[in-house]
Amino acid sequence: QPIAVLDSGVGGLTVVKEMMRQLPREKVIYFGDTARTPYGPRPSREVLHFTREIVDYLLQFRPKMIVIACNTATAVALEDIRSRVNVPVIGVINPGARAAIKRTKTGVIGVIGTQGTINSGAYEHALKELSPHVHVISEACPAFVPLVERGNFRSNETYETVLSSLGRLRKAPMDCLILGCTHYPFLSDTIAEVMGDHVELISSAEETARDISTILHDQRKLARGDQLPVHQFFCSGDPAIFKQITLQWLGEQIELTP
Ligand code: DGN
Repeated sequence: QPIAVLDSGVGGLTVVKEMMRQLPREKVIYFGDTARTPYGPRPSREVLHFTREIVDYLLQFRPKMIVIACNTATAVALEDIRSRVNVPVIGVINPGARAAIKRTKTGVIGVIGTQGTINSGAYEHALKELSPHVHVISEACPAFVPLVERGNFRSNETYETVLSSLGRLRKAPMDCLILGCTHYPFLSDTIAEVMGDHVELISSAEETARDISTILHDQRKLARGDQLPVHQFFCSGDPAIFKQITLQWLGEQIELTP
């Protein structure tokens, strides 16, 4: 049985890459809603509706687990999807928050994400539930996802956009910055350069893959066998750019159904 992974576009591939590293035997069915990206500026009921639609589509593959590899969708749809399906549903916000709490020494944590994610306050809530005295500084960076969806990971335009978006956060005294959008690890070199060495970037991908592993292990559902799985990818928009970004990021040719 596969693990279904969804995102508004290519962002969830950052989680898939980590799943392939930690769980190489697990087959992934991925859906990137590239025709309707970005989700960040959309009203939450629309994001909820899109997420339900994608989950309904993915259920035909009888997944043993669903991973909402999009912070924006996790913030508004995680509980709803959990109540509608009878397989485990994993989001990316709690794993990211947990990773940051483990790493911070000063207790000052930055969070960047889409407007939807930042407005929802989901990270602040998750962080404070884990550690009530932590200080959280958040900023929405709506210009990042469109850059990533165009495959523009490193350029002058990327640098200038990151620099101007992070202007306020650069002056804040944090030691960890949560990349609260699964698209942002694509820009992590530039974000690291702009924030400086004293700020550790936290991606939820690693911690999310660890959660997946723990749940599959506890439920005795880890894939066995010697053969490596053939993953399947679907996207709702332009297949050429999706394929190119996937090849660049995962280092593998993929089977893509537009
Ligand atoms: N990858 C999505 C997230 O983590 O929030 C991006 C959302 C978007 O489409 N803007």
